[in-house]
Amino acid sequence: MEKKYKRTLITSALPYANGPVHIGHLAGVYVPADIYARYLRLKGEDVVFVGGSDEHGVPITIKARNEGVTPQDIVDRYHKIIKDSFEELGISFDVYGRTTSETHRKTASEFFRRLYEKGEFVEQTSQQLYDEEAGQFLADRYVTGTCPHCGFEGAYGDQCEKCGTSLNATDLINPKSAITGSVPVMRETKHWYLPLDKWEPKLRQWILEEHKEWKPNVYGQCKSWLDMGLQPRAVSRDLSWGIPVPVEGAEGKVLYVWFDAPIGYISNTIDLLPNDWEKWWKDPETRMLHFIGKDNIVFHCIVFPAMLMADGTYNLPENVPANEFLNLEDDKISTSRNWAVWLHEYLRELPGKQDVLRYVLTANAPETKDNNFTWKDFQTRNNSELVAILGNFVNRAMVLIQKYYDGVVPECGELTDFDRQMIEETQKSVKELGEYLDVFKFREALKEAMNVARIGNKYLADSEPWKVIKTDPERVKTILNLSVQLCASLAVIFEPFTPFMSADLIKQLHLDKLSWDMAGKFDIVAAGTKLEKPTLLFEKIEDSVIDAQIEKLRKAKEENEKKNWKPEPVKETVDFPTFEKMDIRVGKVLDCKKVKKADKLLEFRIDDGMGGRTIVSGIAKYYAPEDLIGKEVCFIANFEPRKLKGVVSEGMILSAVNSDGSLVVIGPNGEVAPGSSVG
Ligand code: B3M
Ligand code: ZN
Repeated sequence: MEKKYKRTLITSALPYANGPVHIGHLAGVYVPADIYARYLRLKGEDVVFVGGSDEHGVPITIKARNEGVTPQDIVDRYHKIIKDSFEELGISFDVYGRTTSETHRKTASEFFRRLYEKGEFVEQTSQQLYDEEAGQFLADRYVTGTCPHCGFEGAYGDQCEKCGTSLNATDLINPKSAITGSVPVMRETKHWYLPLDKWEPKLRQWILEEHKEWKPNVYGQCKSWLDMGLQPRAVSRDLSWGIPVPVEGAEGKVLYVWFDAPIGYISNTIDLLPNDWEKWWKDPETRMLHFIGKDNIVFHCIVFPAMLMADGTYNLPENVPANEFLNLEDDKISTSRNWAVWLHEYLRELPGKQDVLRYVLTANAPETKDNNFTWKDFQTRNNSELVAILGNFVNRAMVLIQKYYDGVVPECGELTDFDRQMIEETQKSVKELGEYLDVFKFREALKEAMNVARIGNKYLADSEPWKVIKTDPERVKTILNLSVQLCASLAVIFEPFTPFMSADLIKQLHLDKLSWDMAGKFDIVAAGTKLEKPTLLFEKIEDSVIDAQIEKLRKAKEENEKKNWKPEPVKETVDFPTFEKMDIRVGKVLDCKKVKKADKLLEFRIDDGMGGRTIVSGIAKYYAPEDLIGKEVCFIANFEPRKLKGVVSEGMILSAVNSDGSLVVIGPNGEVAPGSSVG
């Protein structure tokens, strides 16, 4: 593709510093961004890769309030956890900043002031939700209520997580304060609004006409936002945590987090290049790319560009290759339900497996639609792709060179057609790989990279150097020389995806510097080079490792269900005569056994003080029959007898549904004569 830019600024969404990052963030944003940054650097391009923590916003203050600490304590804790875990995963930011930095406060304030002085804001007084008990206005996550679009009762003041609609707090039906639970009142307050409607024609032209090449999921979402018509959007809030609105008469008001956060990309660039940052944000020969998740599309394609247009001196993003969402074991990843694989825990529990995670998250990346991560797939891809294809080829080539030439790379002799065919196939695959990367198709690119390793395995299997060595040792020198050149190509093309493996392989091959144009060349490793003793690039992952992770998730789900369990609502009122119709008795279990061909049913023989009776109950999966013999149970004695799987059941044994969904049989607290009435 023709290059019409001198340098590339890559930004990746600034994660909220109110918790660690998980595999959904990585697959959606940070691994693709890092792959692309590494790829451009390998091509020798001028790149700045900007990341950082987003440290304002209501979720942070709610977490601080819940923990009885300050918002700064929260962001200090998680900024460090996030920054360190990104580093350990090899996310190669040139800068990883934070929006509580002094640079950011200054940059965001100046950005606001410039728009304010240009008259780009609309000042508006309006009625907003106010919690009299807490003594504060309720914005964003400080208020919950029913979504006017889909009826979801847990919608927030800024967004409905169920249908994704962006909301104003005053849109909510039956709003409730998330601070005190009280019903808010309306109170007058003044805010500054960015008139997005004013920028609609320019945004429409810029996106829908000039960027038809954007990913369909991004282009489509922008088109629907534009077709709905853009409304003015408040860029300030009545909150204490955030960047104070830098104008007179704005006491107690801060910049809306989605106004200040994208400016964090600018301030983090200033931190990195205090004297040279404008070249990256204002020089038209710079290309800017935003890597984000789909829930951030409106902010990066509509709101932030409108801010940049209103300023008038900044570049607009050239592309916003947003990904969709990653699910975990077929369920939505959820911080509140602790249904996630947290990066910092992964790094601790599976040490040295950074490349495996990067590889699997890229192979399953939700590039065009939501996708799924399972631990079984993680194990399979490691064992049958990284170990069995990539690791296997490299190890066989290196071991044979050790075995036949004591690790010294042999001269390459005359090429045969078979050799030339392998070289051609490799070069074709490398070319396609690069073309996929150029258009952010990282899954396809990764498949091509693994295909090069497949070509190597096939080349060795078909040329059988271990046999030919007996008859034509010169031929084997060519085969193994070409194989080690292929290993060098693999070190190059896998560097963006699995940088740790690539660094290991570079060391084994004694290569010092990699560049993209080395890939597909067969004169990279000089004959005579003494190779290091080969070590395995990847180790098999055993079932026990996977089972432990699956068990960990199961426990998290169980704990969460227990924590969030609420009793069923009480049924409608009944009068005493209705209750008296129910004849509840105590009985002693004389015998208990499974009902044939019915895995849920147990057949009880009960001493009911009246000659005994049989009752069938659907609690087989909660009890071993023998454990119930001798117990006293409560049962309803005056149900119509009914046949269940051929057994006549005369009544119903009472049991309680526990918070974890299990069943517990109900009996008296103390010895009671069989047949005694329960009232
Ligand atoms: N803090 C992250 C999110 O919405 C949000 C991104 C800001 S990028 C400027 O998950
Ligand atoms: Zn909704």
